[in-house]
Amino acid sequence: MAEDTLFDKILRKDISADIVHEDDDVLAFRDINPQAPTHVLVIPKQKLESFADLAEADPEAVGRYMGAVARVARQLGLEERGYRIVFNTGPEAQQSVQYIHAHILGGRQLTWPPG
Ligand code: DGP
Repeated sequence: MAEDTLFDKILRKDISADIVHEDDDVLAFRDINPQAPTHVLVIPKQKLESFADLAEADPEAVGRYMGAVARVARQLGLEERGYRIVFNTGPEAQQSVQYIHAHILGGRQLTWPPG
């Protein structure tokens, strides 16, 4: 059975978070350890453990998730200057919470390649 992660607890409101958006499909909240002036995490309410699980997911649900990520970035005012979406996936990418989450990073000049 999937582990009960921090993000399951945030979704259930057992742990508080600075929520910036919630709808039927997703919850978006500020990262506790921001790596940019704006750093928000977006999780689907229908749990998947990692980006890799999207390979088998319902394409309609995947589309709703991706659309929601773009709308949250727009709502945060990042569209004009630009932003980065990151899905850390698995050990070498240092995924630390086993609940899929899109990082939205923006508000500063981002560098490439990432570390
Ligand atoms: P990742 O390394 O991709 O698994 O990112 C997990 C992120 O989750 C990391 O940037 C820090 C953030 N985080 C960890 N614990 C909490 C928490 O309790 N609340 C919030 N808001 N963010 C958290």
